[in-house]
Amino acid sequence: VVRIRGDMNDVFSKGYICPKGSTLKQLHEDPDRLRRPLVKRDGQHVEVSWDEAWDEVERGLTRVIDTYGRESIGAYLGNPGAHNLSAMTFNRVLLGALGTRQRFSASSVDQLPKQVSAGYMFGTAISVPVPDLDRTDYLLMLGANPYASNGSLATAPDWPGRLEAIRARGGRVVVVDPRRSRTAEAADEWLAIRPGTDALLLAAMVAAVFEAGEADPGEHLVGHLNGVEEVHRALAEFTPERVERVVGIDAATIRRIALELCRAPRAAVYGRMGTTTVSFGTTASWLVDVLNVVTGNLDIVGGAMFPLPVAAGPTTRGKKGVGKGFKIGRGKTRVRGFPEALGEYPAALMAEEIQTPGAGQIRAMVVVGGNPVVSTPNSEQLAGALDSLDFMVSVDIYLNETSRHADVILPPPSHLARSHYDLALLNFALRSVANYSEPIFELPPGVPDEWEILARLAGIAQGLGASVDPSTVDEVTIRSMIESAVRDDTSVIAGRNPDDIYAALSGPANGLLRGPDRILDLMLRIGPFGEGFGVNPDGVSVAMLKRHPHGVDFGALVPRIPEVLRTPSGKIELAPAELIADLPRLRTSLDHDPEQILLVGRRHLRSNNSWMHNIRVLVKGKPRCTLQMHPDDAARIGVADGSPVRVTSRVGSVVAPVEITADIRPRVVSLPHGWGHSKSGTRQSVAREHAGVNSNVLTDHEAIDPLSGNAVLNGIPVSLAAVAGE
Ligand SMILES: Nc1nc2c(c(=O)[nH]1)N[C@H]1C(S)=C(S)[C@@H](COP(=O)(O)OP(=O)(O)OC[C@H]3O[C@@H](n4cnc5c(=O)[nH]c(N)nc54)[C@H](O)[C@@H]3O)O[C@H]1N2
Ligand SMILES: Nc1nc2c(c(=O)[nH]1)N[C@H]1C(S)=C(S)[C@@H](COP(=O)(O)OP(=O)(O)OC[C@H]3O[C@@H](n4cnc5c(=O)[nH]c(N)nc54)[C@H](O)[C@@H]3O)O[C@H]1N2
Ligand SMILES: [Mo]
Repeated sequence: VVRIRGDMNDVFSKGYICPKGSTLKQLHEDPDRLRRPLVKRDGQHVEVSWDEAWDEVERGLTRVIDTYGRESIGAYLGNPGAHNLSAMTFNRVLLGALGTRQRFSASSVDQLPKQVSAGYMFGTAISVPVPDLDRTDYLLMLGANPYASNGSLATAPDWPGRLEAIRARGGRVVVVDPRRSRTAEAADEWLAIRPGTDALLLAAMVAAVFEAGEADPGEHLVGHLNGVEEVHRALAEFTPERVERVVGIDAATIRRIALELCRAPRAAVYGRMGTTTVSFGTTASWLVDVLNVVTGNLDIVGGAMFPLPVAAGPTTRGKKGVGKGFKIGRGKTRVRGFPEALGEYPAALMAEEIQTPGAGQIRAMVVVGGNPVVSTPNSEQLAGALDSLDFMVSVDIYLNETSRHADVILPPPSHLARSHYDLALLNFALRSVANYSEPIFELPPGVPDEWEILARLAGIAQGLGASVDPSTVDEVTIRSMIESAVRDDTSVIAGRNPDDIYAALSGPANGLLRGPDRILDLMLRIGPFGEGFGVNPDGVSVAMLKRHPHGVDFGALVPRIPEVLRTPSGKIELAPAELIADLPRLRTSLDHDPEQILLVGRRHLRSNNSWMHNIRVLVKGKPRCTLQMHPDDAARIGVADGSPVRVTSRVGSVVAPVEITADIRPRVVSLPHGWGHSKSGTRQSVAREHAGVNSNVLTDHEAIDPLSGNAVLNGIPVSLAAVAGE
């Protein structure tokens, strides 16, 4: 690899690239990146052949399954899987093969509340409206810092440039954040909210819109809405005057912003991490879209719109305009009876499921592309729990804080040696775009692709033995996907002969596609712009995308109500029973003590959660793992810039250097997550030199949004103390 740069001809990015993208060269070459499997022998990880590793996996997994049953296997799927075609297509297969309900993922430390609220309101967990950045005149953004993160659940290259364009065309950007982030700095207005109170702020804005008589969802939603009056009644008590003390934003400002949203020609409300990773995450996520509706901005150009992904997915499949709707709680956790959401349990409760004895106790863990010891609450508790397992396997590229607990580590190949299509994030894209890239490097003989690792794990879990051929699993998988597509009478291939479809996908004329590429080809061809197996010869397929290496743009978003809906009523449910029933809890939060010191997180442009700190260019410069603190708080506890401060929460305590700044609300402190690389037994030499501290030592596994199971990572009550003599 000589150099990596953006593709100026790319239909979506136009050459914009993130600094982490251009360091894929360094990641590819990182000597610490694992090339061969590791097995733990006498407490030390040693390199072994793939055959030895697979034998070890078979022994470990089957022993636990045979002794304690399948429910004793836990699985945790991490965030990189959402950006990884192998994981997007084969994680599901692995979970099915494991046959356990003990499933966890990074979703429950992230966006789960938004998916739950979207599910209730619009019918599927993928039906998430995104702000139509390129055409809006007014953006109200809560708890997001796209100058660092490049946005999230709203996929678009160069978010900062798109925000600047709003202002350049005379529009307005308002940012709600306890910190004056880079994004807040670049905006027209910064509202320094008290952490964890966005739901109250949004409720007050909705109440203010109704009170002013300006609630008007618009002509285009007439006949498509349930619950407008119910929402009005239920939220009326949350007046701006009533919430201002605890929210920390004055009532007049709350009213003004609410009415600006109504009066701007086109406006959108958008909330992310700061609104989801809090105890009212689902409530705030719901109210973002309620506000979009009552201000007349849902499903219109320049407002909050539903993406139209190119690959077939939940919002384009099945009967248009009506569906089964969305439910949680199809199972409960073993220990505290916490309800399931989206087929998984809260990551925050993984440790107690491992440590609490009894039938169904987790005895083995399968972790795929995750670092929960750094990324999920109460890290010390989880690390102890992982140590007590009978068996653990990690599919990971590094020996890090989590995989050091694994008996076997199976490393997938370099990111440059795989094909790519962003199946997950294009579900939330601001344009209907398709882009496929072929691997840069071929895999050396005997080195499995990531999907082959996942398929082989699945085969072993099914009892097919360590030598199971991944292609057997692949064949079963594609056959069953074809079967269900031809049986679906709304599909473009309804009633077709499955063998013909199989042959069209797999034959030499289609490049002998296998694995994730073949699954992707099926999803593209039966999607809304698909080739349809002959129905629409100019439509999209993997072959077509290979002829268009810069991607294909199917255009900006278009209004999708009512066709996008999958609720049983066929309407938008503005007042879901689950959310209305939880409002008394929101009311009690009005009594919170505004003097309590609260911890929030933050992201940096050159970090990526916990795992890219081993790349030197990404960690060089001033240490970033600092505790940001307002000068008033620093004066009160008597610390100078750079001196160590002890931060203590209910579950843990860390010492970090203080960074005194007026760009944060008094009585709020901020520590980034993803650091704390000083554990023994890891192999990340650069990260170790820039260890920092792990903020999730402080986050509390008991603090969970009850409506979704999402962990509370922002607004953690803490106490602060200067560290003498350090
Ligand atoms: N460079 C970089 N980019 C990333 C990532 C990364 O680690 N590094 N991670 C990726 C991932 S996995 C995700 S999910 C996205 C997340 O992307 P974003 O949602 O943009 O997340 P953050 O950058 O953490 O910004 C969250 C902001 O919320 C603020 N905040 C904290 N508490 C509250 C609160 O109670 N209310 C309000 N209103 N604000 C609050 C914080 O101060 C912070 O500025 O970023 C993705 N992009
Ligand atoms: N306090 C606090 N905690 C947070 C957050 C926060 O804002 N504040 N943010 C949360 C969010 S939004 C997220 S998404 C989670 C992330 O939580 P996780 O997904 O658990 O953690 P990551 O740090 O993303 O770790 C990813 C792991 O995948 C490995 N990896 C990288 N690439 C690949 C690959 O291609 N294949 C495989 N198999 N492995 C790979 C890395 O080595 C690393 O071990 O963290 C959450 N934790
Ligand atoms: Mo995330």
